[in-house]
Order: sequence, then C-alpha cells, then structure tokens
Amino acid sequence: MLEIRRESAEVRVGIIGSGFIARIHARASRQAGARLAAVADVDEEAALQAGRRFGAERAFGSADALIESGLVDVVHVCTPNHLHAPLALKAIEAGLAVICEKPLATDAPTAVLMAGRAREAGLVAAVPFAYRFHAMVREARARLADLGRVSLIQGSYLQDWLLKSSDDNWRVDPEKGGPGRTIGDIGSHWFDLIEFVTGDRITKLCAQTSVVVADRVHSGPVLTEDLATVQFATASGALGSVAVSQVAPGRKNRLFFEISGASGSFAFDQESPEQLWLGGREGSQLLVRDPMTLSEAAAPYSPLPAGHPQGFHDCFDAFVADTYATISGEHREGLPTFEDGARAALLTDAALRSAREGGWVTC
Ligand code: SOE
Repeated sequence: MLEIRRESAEVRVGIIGSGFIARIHARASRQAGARLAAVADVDEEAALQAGRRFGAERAFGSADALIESGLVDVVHVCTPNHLHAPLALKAIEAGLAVICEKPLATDAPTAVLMAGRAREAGLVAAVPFAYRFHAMVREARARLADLGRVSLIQGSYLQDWLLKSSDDNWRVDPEKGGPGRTIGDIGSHWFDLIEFVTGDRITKLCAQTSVVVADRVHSGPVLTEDLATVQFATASGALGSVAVSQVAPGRKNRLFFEISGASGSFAFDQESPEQLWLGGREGSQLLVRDPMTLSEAAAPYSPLPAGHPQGFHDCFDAFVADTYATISGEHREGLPTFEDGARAALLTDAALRSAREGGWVTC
C-alpha cells in the first residue's frame, strides 16, 4: 500500500446558507480537495439537512457561531443579499478568507468599504463572477488584440424565471435583495465579464428600468426592476449597450456579448459555452473548445477533452479552486476579488441612479 501525501494543508471551509448556490459552492469546495468543515443557516434544521446533503462535518444554527468556531479558514457567504456585507465583514474581522456572493453589498459605498477591509487585512476575498472561468471567455480575452481597436460592445443577459405574477423570490423584496434587482443580480455579471475580457472600463452610462410584473401574488407590489437597458461608453472610446431582464420568455440564463473591433468580432453565449464566434469581413468561424488548440490562458480552464461539454459546474469549480490556490499563496490570473465586486456595485448604483434621475452618470 502506498500512502498519498497531500502537498499543501487542506483548506477548511465553512458555508453560510443552504440554498441552490450554497450547494454549488459546497460541491466546488469538495471538488477542489478542501475539507467541508461546517455549514450554517439561521434555520437549524435547514443547516442540518444541508450539512448532510453537502457532506459537511458540522452544522450551525448561526452564522456567527460558524465564523467564531475556529474550525474554518475560509467562509463562503451564500445568503440573501442584505446579509452579504455584515457576514463578510465579520469573517474578515475574524481573520478568515472570504468568498462572498454577488452583489457584494446592496449599495456601492458598503461594497467599497468591504474591499478596503479585505485589502487592509491582507486576506483573500473573492466574488463568484464565475462566468470568467468559461474556457472560451478566457480564449476571447487572450485573443482580444486580434479585434484591433474595439468600437462596439453589446449584448444581453436574459432570464424568464420571474415572468409570472406567481413567481417570487427574496430578490424581489428590497429589504433582502436591495433597492435594485435585475441589474445587481445578473447585470453585474455582464458588466464584470465585459470589463474582464476587454480590459476596458465603462466611464459613463445611461439606464432605463421597468417593472413589468407590477404585483406578485405572494409579495405584493413590486418595487425593483424586472428589466433594464443600459447604454454606455468606455475609457478607450468604445460605445455599448446591454439589456437585462428576468421576464424574457424562453430565455433561461442567456448571458450574451458581442465585441466588434476594426479587424474582427467575438460573440459568446453562456448557454453555448463550448463555442466562441470569431467574426470577420472575409469570413467568420465558430471556434470550438479544444484543449489541444486553445491558448495558454484558456487551456487550464478546459479540463475535459474536446467534445465532452463543460458548463456552469466547471466554471464554478475553477473559480473556487483558484480562490483556494490563492489562499495557499499561489497566483491565479483573473480571480474576481472584492475590488471587482465593488466595481460591479458602483456600476449597478450608477445604473439605478441614472434610471431614477434620468440622463448620463459617470462611473
Ligand atoms: C438568478 O438570477 C441567478 O441564480 C443569479 O443570482 C446568478 O448570479 C446567475 O449566475 C444565475 O441566475
């Protein structure tokens, strides 16, 4: 018999929350070889059940108890939005690394404060902008120079899970979700991805929002936007626009972007993540994910051979693995940190302000 020695100490993980996204985090942490030390939920029974389902060692009926337990090195905050800031700040205060769901906070100043606290404490603090970890997104980023000067960035992020008045969720409640919804919940992913791929920054924007389902059966009158359109300009002089909606029939989780430059275009659709469209005046092609031919930057995010479709789990797993590697002192290119979470919160606030007051807002 041969003994398998681990090269580095196991990261001990604590997950706060027991819903869908907590399950994704738990799976990714086990996949990364971490020890799932504890799960917490305000509802003790939910914590216990989630602990069993996730394969955790312990369950806590309080997030504070988990943070103060001394049993974890990193805390994953997977709660409704209003709890992100207090719990992440508490974890930082306790000297723990943090992965906090987006939006980092329900307002930008708090998100900026959180990024500052993590920086001052010298702790790894990451935000799951997981779509950065699709291999073909990395490929687009690596090939950006092929486009020449970028002139136009456009796209959409469309879902339909809140289409009916009987559809409801804590995100609709401003007390839990924050003053905005669709822009912070999914628009934040789109903004992050665009700035990540282009390395450019949105400098001003003009937004409109709309509440389409005015009343929801369970929660009553709706105050947060079901959809938004945003026009913007970037530091390099590109123009852009995006539509985000949670009431677009038939669209489930379609994050799409297209970037056009002087010598080519790229298009990427999160629901077909194995492909990147390369547009050209003389001819266009569909580049299919294949670790044998991908750039060095994309290959690490392509663990499966070509033709064996990767998806959401793979990019989430890669995000969590890169966060833990960073905690262990390694460098991982493109890890979305609290600085990126604060940046997305600033853009979200700017869009909400523009929609409220009318006109362009600098950001
Ligand atoms: C719901 O809109 C949701 O689960 C978002 O909260 C996630 O961030 C997004 O990745 C998928 O849709």
